[in-house]
Amino acid sequence: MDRSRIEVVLGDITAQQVEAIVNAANNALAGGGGVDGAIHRAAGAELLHAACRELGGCATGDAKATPGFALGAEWIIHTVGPVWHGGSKGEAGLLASCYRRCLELADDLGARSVAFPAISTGVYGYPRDLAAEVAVTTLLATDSRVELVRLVAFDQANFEHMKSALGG
Ligand code: AR6
Repeated sequence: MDRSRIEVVLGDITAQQVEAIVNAANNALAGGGGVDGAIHRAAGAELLHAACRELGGCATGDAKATPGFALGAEWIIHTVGPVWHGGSKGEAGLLASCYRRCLELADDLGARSVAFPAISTGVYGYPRDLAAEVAVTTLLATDSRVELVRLVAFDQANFEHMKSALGG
């Protein structure tokens, strides 16, 4: 996709007015802390847990969708990033696959605006500068009908990494 369709903001992903927000989930889609916890609270934990249970888990690098329930977003796209093991365990390929699969799913759902958190850069330990590079490189290399990709940084340092990966 074209660079002009990608923007970087500082904020809370649950507050974004977009059609789909991406969740940094785990293989069991069982909920957790970080972005996952915030999204469950904002969507309504009970309904979202029940919807996730029906999906039967999600492989690392893959993505699955649920409704957004009480969120402003119509959809939540749950993706599972890799745990960082030093970089030689295919982490970059798996992280790239998360961004690609989320865009594919957004196309399937007809979502034209998608907000991404910095997948894998919290509990999963992916170095933030490297993760931002993978995110931007993959988005630029992927064709999609999504018109707006918003990369949402939760803190200033990640905001700078994402801005610099995007070249601005
Ligand atoms: N909005 C935007 N970004 C956020 C928010 C928020 N409300 N809260 C945290 N971040 P993490 P992971 C940033 O740990 O590394 C969960 O328990 C945070 O600063 O949420 O992929 C899951 O269930 C960081 O940069 O996700 C899994 O078990 C980024 O979001 C596991 O954590 C990702 O941090 C997934 O770990």
